Amino acid sequence: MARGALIIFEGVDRSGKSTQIKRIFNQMVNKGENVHLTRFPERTSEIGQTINGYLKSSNDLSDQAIHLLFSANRWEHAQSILNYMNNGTSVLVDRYAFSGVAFTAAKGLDLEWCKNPDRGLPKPDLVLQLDVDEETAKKRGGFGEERYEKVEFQRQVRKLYSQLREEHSDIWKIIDASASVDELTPALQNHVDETIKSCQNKDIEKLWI
Ligand code: 2DT
Ligand code: MG
Repeated sequence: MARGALIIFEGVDRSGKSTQIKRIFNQMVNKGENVHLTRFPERTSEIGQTINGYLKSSNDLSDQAIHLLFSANRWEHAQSILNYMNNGTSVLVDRYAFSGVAFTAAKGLDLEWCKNPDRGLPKPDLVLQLDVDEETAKKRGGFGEERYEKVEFQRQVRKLYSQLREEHSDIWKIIDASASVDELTPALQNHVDETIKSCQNKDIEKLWI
C-alpha cells in the first residue's frame, strides 16, 4: 500500500500557518483523501497541559526542561503519526521539531543540543515555511499574550528558521506568506499534492539521524 506523507507547516506567529493548514485539510477531506491533521504543542495530554501552563506563564520551567517537554510531547504522539502514515493516511502537522529547535535556540541555547531529544522522530517529507517579516506579522493584529509572542524574539526565531532551511533544502519550501489567504492556499495545496505522490513508495526516514 502507498504510505501517507508527513507534511509540516512552520512559521513565526501570525504567518497564517493555522489558517492555511485547516483550509488544506478541509479541501482534502472534501475530496475524500486520507488525511489527518494535528499540531504541536498538542496541549491535551499531561505533558501538553504543563506546556500550556508554561506558555500562559502560569508555571515556570528552565529553558532546558521546557525544551525536553516539547520534545516529549512529540514522542508521545510519534507512534500514532507512524501508524497513520503506514496505513496510507497523510499527516499534516502545525509545527514540529523545527519549532522546537528554533524557539529554544532563539534563547541562546546550542543548536545541536536542541536537536538531540528529537533525533529519531519520523522525518517529514515536506516542510512548508510560511514566511512573513515582523512588520507584516504585526500589521495582522500584533502578537498575543503568550510567552514568545514578542517582535524581537520572533525575529530571532525567523533567523533560526533560515539556518534550518539551509540544512534541509531537500524537504524545505519557503513560501512568501504576505500574499492573501485565498492566493496562498492553492500554491500550498500543489506542494502538498506533489509530495504525497512522490513519497508513496519511499521508506519513512528518521529525523536528524
Ligand atoms: P502555537 O502558537 O502554535 O500553539 O505554539 N514552541 C512550539 C516551542 O517553543 N517549542 C516547540 O517544540 C513547539 C512545537 C512556538 C505555541 C508556542 O510554542 C512554541 C509557539
Ligand atoms: Mg501561538
